[in-house]
Amino acid sequence: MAGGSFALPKPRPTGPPFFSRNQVANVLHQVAVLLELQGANVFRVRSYQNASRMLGSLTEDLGELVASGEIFDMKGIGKGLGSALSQAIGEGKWPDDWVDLHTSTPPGLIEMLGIPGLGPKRIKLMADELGVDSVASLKQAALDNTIAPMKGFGAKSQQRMLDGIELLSRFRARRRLDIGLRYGEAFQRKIAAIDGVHRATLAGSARRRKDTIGDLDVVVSVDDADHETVANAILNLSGIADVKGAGDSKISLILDTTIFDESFTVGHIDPNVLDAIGGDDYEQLEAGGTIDAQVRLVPPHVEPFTLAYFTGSKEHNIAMRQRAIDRGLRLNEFGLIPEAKAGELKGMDAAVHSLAAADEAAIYAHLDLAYVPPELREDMGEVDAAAGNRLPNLIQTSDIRGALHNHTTLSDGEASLELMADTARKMGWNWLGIADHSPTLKIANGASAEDLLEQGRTVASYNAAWAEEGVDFRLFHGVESDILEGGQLDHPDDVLAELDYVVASVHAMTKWRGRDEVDNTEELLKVIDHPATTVLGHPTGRILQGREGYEVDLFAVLEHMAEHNEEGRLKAIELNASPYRLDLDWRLCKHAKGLGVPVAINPDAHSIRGLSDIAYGVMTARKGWIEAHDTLNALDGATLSERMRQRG
Ligand code: DGT
Ligand code: CA
Ligand code: CA
Ligand code: ZN
Repeated sequence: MAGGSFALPKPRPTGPPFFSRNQVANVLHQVAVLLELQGANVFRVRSYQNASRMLGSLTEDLGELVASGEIFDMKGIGKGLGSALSQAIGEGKWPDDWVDLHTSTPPGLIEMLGIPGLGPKRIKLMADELGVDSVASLKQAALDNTIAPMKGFGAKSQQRMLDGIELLSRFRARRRLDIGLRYGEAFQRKIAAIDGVHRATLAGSARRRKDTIGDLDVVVSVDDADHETVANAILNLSGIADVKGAGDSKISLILDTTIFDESFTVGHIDPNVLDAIGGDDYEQLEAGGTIDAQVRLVPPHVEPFTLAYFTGSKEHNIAMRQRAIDRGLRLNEFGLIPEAKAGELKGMDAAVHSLAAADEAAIYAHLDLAYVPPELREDMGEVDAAAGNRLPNLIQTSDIRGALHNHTTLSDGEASLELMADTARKMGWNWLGIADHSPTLKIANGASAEDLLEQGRTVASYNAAWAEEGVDFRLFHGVESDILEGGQLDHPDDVLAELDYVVASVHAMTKWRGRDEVDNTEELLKVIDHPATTVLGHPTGRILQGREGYEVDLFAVLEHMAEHNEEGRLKAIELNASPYRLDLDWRLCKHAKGLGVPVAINPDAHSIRGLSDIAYGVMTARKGWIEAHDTLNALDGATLSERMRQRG
């Protein structure tokens, strides 16, 4: 069921308290919504909503309030709710009428609740008047134009529902890396903490750091003797909305946001980006979201093989299996088995004869390969490189000494210049670049030339003060210049010449998306030729799960940039590290590297928290074969300053 997040959570095995404050607040909210869907009395609905809100902001320990009976004295909690909560928290049993409410509501109506902007009241109305009982039948009704004529609805709201359905299906198909990792790491930690678990590892596309994740895969190493108790404990973890299947060694689940111990929020999102991923509805979409997860339980001596197999990718596995075959070996999730010994045997029976491997590196070694980092396992040449000891020495977060594209309150950032610099220093960085928006971008509060130059004087004074104090940290002063008509930059050339660097970015997405590849590419080549341009910002403008980028021939762009670099003029390509963008795509990073075009991993931070998005940029850079020396980020301030003077 798509609205899996509406299942009642199972009690944790080690209660009381059997449920967390968050779980109880969520369930109360669900009950209110279900009551409303069934057309219950508005006062009853409101009492559950109020209780949910109250518990959501509670600072006292809910378990203690129940144990002491104080729960009955809380504002908004009457006798009925008080005993219901006591039973749930104290005994691990949800009240019968809440359970009934969940089982008696048609799943199709719950599914419709996932559509952004659509609430229970209007779902009930449409169900009553049009017989709409699922997302599919709602979509049909909207396409048949039967919703618009209903009182209080109209053509606009009908269109919004269609948009919402589109958004929901896109959102359901895959999840962004940051969200997938948030679920995956929370789930992995909970499993690792279970008694008897030797190791729990996130595998699949999450471990390979793909920009979007289909489902989570977790490999758990456990002795046979503990297998059953561990499997049961996993099924009883909080955060499980539904169990799709629980076989001998494989468990398939749906996780929802109750897996997070703190309440789920998405934090600050650049309005530009927010607009592309569902606007104000986005937080609701995420908060009501789910993700599928598959868990495999295997004994410790098999675990490295299972982990390697389920880390994938499928294409990498196939290349590995072929290499094994060439050596008379059979490679699968159970082992690396000499064909001569395996014979007719299958699965675990054949695996008895497997070569031993204490870890994944041993498997690679058996096949005469260097260990391949998970990010590279995409069959993009990594097996050959591992055979010839030519694997890249991938960049690490600890290599990062600074980043160029960040915003302050001068444009649309949330933090001051001082605070951004302070945070970068605390992160151990050696320098920080500030590139606020240019005047044409009014929605991002683009700064005037006068204000920009004033900011430059402030930067210079800080740098002078740090130099005097012997602090090894500096600010670079740049701008994120909007790319204008005809491949022009925003700000006059004499203003641009005052700056340390220029990040040139496209923001007029509608126009650029409406044009063909040839025209777009031509304009970008012109911008790159501008002597002031140092970095090409978010090269395609894509928003993951939101909108496609504009059409552009990035191979031509990169080749053009390569020519400049060969002639000694610095032209770098941005890898925008915001998990909403990850633009340059990892596949093209390898190409940039091959051409010798420096990569600038840029958090595009609009707040101090935004600076930590650098982590997603590093993940993506690693996936794209990038080494420290391929980036501007790993340079020290003095060297970078030198490089940036090589413009033109
Ligand atoms: P996703 O979930 O779509 O983001 O991508 P993955 O890579 O996590 O794919 P998933 O979850 O279907 O399977 C996890 C890994 O299991 C996959 O990366 C490789 C392995 N695997 C799955 N099916 C096959 C298969 O048919 N052949 C081989 N060789 N490996 C497979
Ligand atoms: Ca997966
Ligand atoms: Ca899977
Ligand atoms: Zn920016």
